[in-house]
Amino acid sequence: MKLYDFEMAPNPRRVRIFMAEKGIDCDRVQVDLRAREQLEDDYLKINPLGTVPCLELDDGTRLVESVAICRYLEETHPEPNLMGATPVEKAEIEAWQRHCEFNGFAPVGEAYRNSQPFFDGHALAGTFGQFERIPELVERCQARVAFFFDRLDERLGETGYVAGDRFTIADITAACALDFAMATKVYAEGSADLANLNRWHGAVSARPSFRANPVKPRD
Ligand SMILES: N[C@@H](CCC(=O)N[C@@H](CS)C(=O)NCC(=O)O)C(=O)O
Repeated sequence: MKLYDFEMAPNPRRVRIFMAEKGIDCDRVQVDLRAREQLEDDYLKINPLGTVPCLELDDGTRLVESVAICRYLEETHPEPNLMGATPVEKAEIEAWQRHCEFNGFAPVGEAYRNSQPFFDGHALAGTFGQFERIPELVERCQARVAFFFDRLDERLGETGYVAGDRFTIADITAACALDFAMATKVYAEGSADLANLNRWHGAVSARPSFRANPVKPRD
């Protein structure tokens, strides 16, 4: 297996952490998003969407979309379970994962991309991304991010982890969103006053999978 990756990017980081939790190792190829390598012909032949991550299997099959890649790895490496063991638990974990992705992770990315001149004419990711930035969106995205973490703090006052009493893919998505938000200063205030979020973030960040895949600082 081979993972097309970029160490600074938050989506491939989610997959690397998921793999580390399961003890899966594979070759990694860095696609430099700062140099726009994801939009060059060589990479578009690999992933026409022009995004990372992309997981290439030994038979040549290529999987895209972070959560779809995780689903494949969960099926091929069931332990430790990160996506649910029973029908109800699978549905609950997926719901929390999607909530964290849509209401946390996505607005962090939107706030960042719409604020940076580097993303002029490429405000969204990959080959669907050739749109202009909307700087006016940044403020609303930042407000959404702060609201998301406030609500997550309340949730984490009731449960040990995002989807319940154990670590799952939902924690990976939420913690990667928080790390990315702080690294990009989208969430400049950080989580200082949110005791439950802090407790959870400290515990999750101390896991070997997170320590082996630290968030990369921005220039
Ligand atoms: N929904 C996709 C999103 C992938 C994505 O947006 N990846 C970013 C890096 S975090 C990317 O490839 N960006 C390319 C670009 O900016 O053109 C997934 O989860 O895999």
